[in-house]
Formats: sequence, C-alpha cells, structure tokens
Amino acid sequence: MKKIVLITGATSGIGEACAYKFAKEGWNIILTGRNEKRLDEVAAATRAMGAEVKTLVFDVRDRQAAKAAIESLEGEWATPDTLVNNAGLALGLNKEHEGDLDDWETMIDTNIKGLLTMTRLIVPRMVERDRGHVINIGSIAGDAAYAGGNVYCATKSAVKALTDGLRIDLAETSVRVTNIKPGLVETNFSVTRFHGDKERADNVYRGIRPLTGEDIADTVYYAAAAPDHVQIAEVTILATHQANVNVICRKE
Ligand code: NDP
Ligand code: 8X3
Repeated sequence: MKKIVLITGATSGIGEACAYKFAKEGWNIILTGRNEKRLDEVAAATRAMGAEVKTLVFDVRDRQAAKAAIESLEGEWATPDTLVNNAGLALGLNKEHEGDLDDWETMIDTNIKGLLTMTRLIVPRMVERDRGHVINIGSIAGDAAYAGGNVYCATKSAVKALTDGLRIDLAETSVRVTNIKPGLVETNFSVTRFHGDKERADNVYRGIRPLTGEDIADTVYYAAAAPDHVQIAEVTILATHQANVNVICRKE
C-alpha cells in the first residue's frame, strides 16, 4: 500500500516542491493550503505523476476549519504516514521596537499556533497506530536572531522547542519527529516578507546561489524515507556561501 503524506502550505515554494518529490517517490498526498486554484494545479500535476491526491482548503490559523478538514478524511487517508508542517511566513524586517503588531500576530498565529493545531489534530491518530512522522519546517532563523528578524526568529525558535518537546513526549511511541532548518531558499518567502516588493525580495539572493524548494524537499524526503528505527532529529541546510544567519558571502 502506498504511503500518505499531508503537506501544509503546498501551494508554493518548499511545500509545493515536497508535493512533487513525494509524488515522484510513489506516495499518495494530501495537499493543504488557502489558495484553492493553486492547490488544484498542484493536485493535477502530482496526479499526472501517478499519485492519488486529496486537497483540503483551509487557513492553518482557523482552528475550526482545520479541524473540520482533518475530520473529513476517511479510511486510510485519516492517518497520514507523514505530516509536513510547512505553512509559514515572515512579514517585515523592522526593528523590534518599530514593528507592526498585525504582522507579528500573523507570524505567531501561522508559524506557531497553526503548526500546533495541525500537530494536535494529526498526532493522536499516529500515536493510536503507533506509527507516523512529523516533519516541521523550522529555520536557521530559530538558532540565532538577525537584524530585523526578531519575531520571525522567535517563531522559528518556538518551532525548534516544540519539535524537541514533541520528540520527548513521543519517545515511548514509534512516531518520529524531525526539524528541518533551511537557510536562504529562493521561493515566494521574501516577496511575502516585503509585502509584494519583488525588487527588494530579489536583493535577498543577490550574489549568492540560494537553495531551492527542491533542495529542501530532497532532505524532507530523506528523513521521511529513512528506516522506521532511524529518527532524523534535526537537519540544517545552507547554501554553500552562507555560513549562518549573519554570514553570507556574496560574489558581486
Ligand atoms: P512560500 O511563500 O513560497 O510558501 C509558503 C506557503 O505557506 C504557501 O503555500 C502559503 O500559502 C502557505 N501559508 C502561509 N500562511 C498560511 C496559512 N495561514 N494557512 C495555510 N497556508 C499558509 O515560502 P517557503 O516555501 O519558503 O516557506 C515554507 C516554509 O519554509 C515556511 O515555514 C518558512 O518559514 C520556511 N523557511 C523558508 C526559508 C526560505 O528562505 N524561503 C528558509 C527557512 C525556512 P499562501 O500562498 O496562501 O500564502
Ligand atoms: C528563512 C531563512 O534566514 O531568511 O527562515 O530567515 S532567513
């Protein structure tokens, strides 16, 4: 029987690349996201690769919508083998004392509370079956702060703590828990961060060859496909010319 992965934020970037990678490797897929049209496009592309695909349209910040969506899954689909908690975003790069409170709330509600909601909905089913895998997309931003990163970095520090905590809480079960921590990945991430300012977004990747969503999807899949007794706890992935959040060697 084919394994099933549920991916949040599958309409773009790393989540979308994960959908194609898991489809290529013969998995069935539950794609979730807010943009129904994009979800349908990714679903069509992954079905063309041979996957059976379900789509669930909801915002991870909407607890009731998330609950209703997960409760609509039936049979083998109700308990995915792997949950990829990917949906997330950064908004702004303001100094902390000058930050936008609405942006802060959106990041905290999505990156922390949305991830927790999905974990709370899916993991009890994995525990009951004594099999499963939660892969959280954290970030090197969770390891150290950078100028203007403040609240986004805090949310990714929270992802690290929540991932480590979940791993401890599930150690008596066969459910595995992984934190994938990328550095610079060229996706829609920076366009979102700068509220649609593409020129400013492009500047983030100036003079360096960044990672791609596909690079991260390969690592996510590596963790998911490891033998059941192997738990990849944490992986940091950097572009070759990035040493940490604050050291990026740009070739002008
Ligand atoms: P993208 O902007 O390309 O993709 C983000 C995805 O998350 C989109 O599908 C987006 O959907 C979805 N999303 C955002 N908010 C919500 C929400 N409230 N409910 C449901 N879905 C939502 O960026 P990335 O692919 O780069 O980002 C994916 C993850 O990777 C994030 O958690 C990010 O923090 C993390 N990351 C990114 C890095 C990078 O440099 N790009 C590095 C390290 C980590 P929609 O289109 O509807 O907004
Ligand atoms: C995204 C990576 O360094 O731009 O989490 O914050 S960074």
